[in-house]
Amino acid sequence: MTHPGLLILLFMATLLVEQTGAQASRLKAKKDHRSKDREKDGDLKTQIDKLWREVNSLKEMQALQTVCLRGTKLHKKCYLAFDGSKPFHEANEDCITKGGTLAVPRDNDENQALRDYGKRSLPGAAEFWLGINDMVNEGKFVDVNGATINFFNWDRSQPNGGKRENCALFSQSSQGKWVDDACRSMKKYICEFLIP
Ligand SMILES: [Ca+2]
Repeated sequence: MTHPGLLILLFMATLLVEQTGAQASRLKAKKDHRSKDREKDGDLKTQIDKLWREVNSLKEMQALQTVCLRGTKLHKKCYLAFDGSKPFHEANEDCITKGGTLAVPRDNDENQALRDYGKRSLPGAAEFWLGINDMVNEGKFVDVNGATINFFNWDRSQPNGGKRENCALFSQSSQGKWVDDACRSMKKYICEFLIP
């Protein structure tokens, strides 16, 4: 004959096994739910990132449009003059902060456009900074990114400042010719913004 205590023990064991099984499947369901939530969160994050990038690029385009409307628009770039005089580095930093660099006319047309715009936007300014310097290699003038320049418009017997003068100025008094000057000189400046 079976012992009643053993029966009770068997019954309890069965209950425990069933319960553990149910708990395990509940846990699994919870886990599935969580990983789905994580997936959803991931999707949402990707979408937000995408929207954020789109908003930023729209902002940049709008800023560029404003620059071009306020300044002057050429083929693939806009020039915009700013108030005040600064040393070369500070002037270029200011242009960079605004999304551009100091102006670098790349051919005769751009040089002429810069001359016309400079007369309108900086009336009375005899000269203003260009984004051109020979700080790294004396006599080898490059743009603010250190890239080679193919168009130069130096005035007669310029540049002539040697190691004392490493930054280029656009000279209105010399009809748009360029001269070198000490980079720490306080000059007006015009920034350029490339249009994508
Ligand atoms: Ca020099």
